[in-house]
This record gives sequence, C-alpha cells and structure tokens, in this order.
Amino acid sequence: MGSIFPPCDSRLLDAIRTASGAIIISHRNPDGDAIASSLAAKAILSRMGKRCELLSDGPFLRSDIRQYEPLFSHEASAELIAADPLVIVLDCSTPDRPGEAFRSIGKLRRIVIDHHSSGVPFTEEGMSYIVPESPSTTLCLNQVRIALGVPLDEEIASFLYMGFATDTGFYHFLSERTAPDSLRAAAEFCEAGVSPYDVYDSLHDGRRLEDIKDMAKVILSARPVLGGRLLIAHQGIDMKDGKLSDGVYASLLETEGIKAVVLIKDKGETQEIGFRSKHRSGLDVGAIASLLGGGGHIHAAGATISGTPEDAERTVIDLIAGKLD
Ligand SMILES: [Mn+2]
Repeated sequence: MGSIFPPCDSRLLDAIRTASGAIIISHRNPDGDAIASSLAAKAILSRMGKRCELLSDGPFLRSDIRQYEPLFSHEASAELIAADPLVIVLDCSTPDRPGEAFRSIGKLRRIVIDHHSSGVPFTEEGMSYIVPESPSTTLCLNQVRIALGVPLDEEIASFLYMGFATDTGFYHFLSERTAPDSLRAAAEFCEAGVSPYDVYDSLHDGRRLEDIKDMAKVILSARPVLGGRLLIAHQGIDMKDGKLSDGVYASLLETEGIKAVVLIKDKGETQEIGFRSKHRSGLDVGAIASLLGGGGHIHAAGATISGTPEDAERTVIDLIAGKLD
C-alpha cells in the first residue's frame, strides 16, 4: 500500500522558498489542529529565515488552546503587508473559514494546506497541498517541511504532534489505511523529543469544574430518533467551553445501536450543528454538512444555519433520515 501523502507541487514549495515573509492563518473558532499547524508553520518558516505573523479571529474557547491566544493577532502589521508576504492558509476548506482576519489580506498571494474532504479551491493552480486522507493538517504540513528540507526539532515536532493527536482523538480516528504513515510520522516527532504523556496532560488539564458539569447537562439532553439510530443533543446558549463537545461525542457515540450523534449548539440567531458518525456506519456526515453550507470529514463535520434549535433539529432529522434508508 502506497503512502497516503502525494508529492508536494514544486510551485507551492517555490512560493514558500522565495517568500519575503508570511502571514499564517487558520479557521475561526480554532481547534487544536488549526492552532498547532499555525504554530508549526511559523516555526518551520522561521528556520528558513522568514519573518512570520500569526492571525486568528478566535475566539479561543477551547481550554486546550487558550494558552496560545497571546501569540495570535486579529490583523497583520502594515510593515509585513508592505513587504508583500505569502499568506499561508491552514486547515480551511473554504475561503470564508478564516473569517474577518482574512479580509485585509485576501488580495495577497496565498497557499492552502488542508485535509478536509469537501470544500472549494481558493488558490492558484499548484498552490495548495490538500490531502483528505491525512488525519490532520499538521501531517500535511509535515510533508511540506520534508520537501523543503527543514529538519525536525523539538519545537516543530511538538506542534506537528499536537495537531495529529487532537484531530485523531489521540489515535482513535485512524484507519488501517491512515495509521501506518501517521504513526511513523508520530514516531519521528517522539524521537525529536515529544512526550505524548506530557502533550496529553497539557491539552486536557486545567478545565473548569463548571464546564465539566455542562458536559453532563448536554449528555442528559440526548434523545434517540430515527429508530434509535441517531442521537440528538443540545448545548445551551450559556455554555461556553469549546472542548465540551469532545467529551459529549466520545460518550454518546458509545451508545448501543446508533449510527451518528448530532449536537446542536444554540448561538441565539443561529445554530451550530456538529455531526459525528460511527466508523463503518456508512454515513458521510461531511456530505450532509456541505448541503447546509458547512463541511468537514466523513465522520466529523459541522455547519451553521439560522433559526431556532427546533428548526435545526427538524432539518437534521430530515437530511439524515434520507441517508439512513
Ligand atoms: Mn484539522
């Protein structure tokens, strides 16, 4: 079985090598992979002598990434923009994913490094490295690093590992197809000095008890529909912890006989809908989310729609009912 990673396009590599500097941006409402790929990209380009700035719209709601918020700005400096830098967009499948921070730099030359299965191209030909089979954007970025000839060091390795570990739920979401290449890369990160135990603890410790209790409330809201094949849970508008959903999905997906879990987060005027489907359920929730203007992967996806939580619930049940029959 060949590698899941194709070669990088030489046009993308040349764009990085010849860049005067770089503005690095990932998606709004960032997760571990978005932040880790941004930090790893900055470390890699810094080793090449490039000046880099990190942009993010935030909000840094997830407790695992909160510690990195001070390293990110909402806009790039006029000085760097004047130098006509390269924009590096990470972990984004559509041009609206980076949010407001992207507006002022949307005209600059850009490359996209990503692993989402659905989306719309938003670079020039040859200026992206998108590998839907890759378990994380950091593992795509690792291939770019190798092609650029930048050696691993402990800092680069720790960020590359962080995105891989968080996006795979610490190796849960690896298939027989994706595991060998991924775990070989992880082994190299560990040889460069990464301690998986320390990374796990630094990402999971420090949550507020109130947020853990909110997770219990969301689990209590879960209701089976479609003959018990789908569970729908609701997250209240007052619940803020971005990591809350990880624990909710992990618990509810263990329910006997289910194919998928949907979590509806009440944001007032809009509803954020998170989808998770079971491995081997045959349910591509990325495709379902893209029907609602969102996106993601086969087993994990999201979309935002307007209306009430009840509206969102009806929409989701209709869409999934059609796919389960
Ligand atoms: Mn990702």
